Amino acid sequence: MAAKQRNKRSKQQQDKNGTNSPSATQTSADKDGKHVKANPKVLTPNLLQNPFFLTGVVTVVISVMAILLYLNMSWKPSRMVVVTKVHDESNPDKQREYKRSLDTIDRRSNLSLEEYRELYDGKWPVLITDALPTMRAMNWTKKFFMEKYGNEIITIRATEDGLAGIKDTLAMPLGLFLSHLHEGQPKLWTYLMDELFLLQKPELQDDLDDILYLQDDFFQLFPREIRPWNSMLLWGTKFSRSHLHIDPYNWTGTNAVFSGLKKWKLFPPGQDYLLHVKKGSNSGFPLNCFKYSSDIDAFNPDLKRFPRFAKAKAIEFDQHPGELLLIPTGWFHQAYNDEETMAVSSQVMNINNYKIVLEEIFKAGNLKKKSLPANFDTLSPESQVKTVMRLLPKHILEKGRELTADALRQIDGVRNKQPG
Ligand SMILES: O=C(O)CCC(=O)C(=O)O
Repeated sequence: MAAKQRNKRSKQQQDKNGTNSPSATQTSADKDGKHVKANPKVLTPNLLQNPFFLTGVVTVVISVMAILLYLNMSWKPSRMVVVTKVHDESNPDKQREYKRSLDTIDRRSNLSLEEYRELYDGKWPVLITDALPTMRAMNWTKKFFMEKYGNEIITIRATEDGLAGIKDTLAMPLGLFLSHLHEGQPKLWTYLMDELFLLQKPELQDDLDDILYLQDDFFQLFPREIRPWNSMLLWGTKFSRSHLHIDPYNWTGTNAVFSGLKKWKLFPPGQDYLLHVKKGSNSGFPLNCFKYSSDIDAFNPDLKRFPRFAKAKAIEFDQHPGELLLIPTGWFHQAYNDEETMAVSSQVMNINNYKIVLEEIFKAGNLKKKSLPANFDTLSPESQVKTVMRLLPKHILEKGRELTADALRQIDGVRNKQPG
């Protein structure tokens, strides 16, 4: 009886202590002559007191927290990924797909013409890093232009109230403009944007070599009087910027930076609604064409006035001296000069965008599509362009010629008014 009591007390003591070591269970089993089953109610408190168990739990918790912290730190808001399809040259029935991210621009060197045409031309922007560094234009300096062309008249845009403050184009001697080039302020800046200056200076055009990716330019098939002016000289003070726009005729744009630092925002097609694109304005370039532009300053957007812009997606990047940017047809773009920056922009019409450019020419009323021959679509791209040019009415050609002549006359007018 006393032994039974002792056993009972001992069992109560075990339960109270929650001891669950194999040896304690073994003792009880030996006494009763049968196996003692582990009681789950007893198991939990016992486990918590096991230092190995506790260390394990703490390790797992810390690991999970570390993983969550890492994931949280490396998580970025989802960026737009765009899939572009390109024809597979080796198999015409197939298309290859490329996933592109808006996180950054591709910087490429040693890019073959074939690869450029397949991956970028008319589809996706690219910065070419090895096309400009050997050009003589890389040596163009403020001093050189001051000394050689200081008295030449150039056209600029000037503002004392940011982009919204730009009213008209002004004409002035290049030397005067350059002597104030260092004076840019956030809202008060000037920007030389001259489409005719280089056109009249063959010796400067010689400093701009031909570029592989801009060969086969169908604009060369346009009669001279209506060929878009090529090689616009761009020279801006710090803070100066362009408008947010698509280029005339929706061509492929090029921008070669020779000094300074240009920042860009490039918007993939399909976002007109988010960009509050203005409707219905036209310009002559020198053929009549629609203008696609927005009043948003993408570098300082007024979201109260342009709320949808908050959702627009763009590639943002810097362009350094010696880098050439190729902007595909259909991409709204805006540039911002973060220092005094000199660049030359140009354009190209080729196999990958000629249909779009021709469509713009029809759209602006230069030629009615019904004037085209029935076999038009079966002609080669070059023959299609030549056919459109041949069919343009005489008065359209005359208007184009007048526009260029008029611009040159205005410059001469300013030149003649200059003292001395
Ligand atoms: O460099 C710039 O300011 C922008 C030029 C541009 O967008 C253009 O020439 O179409």
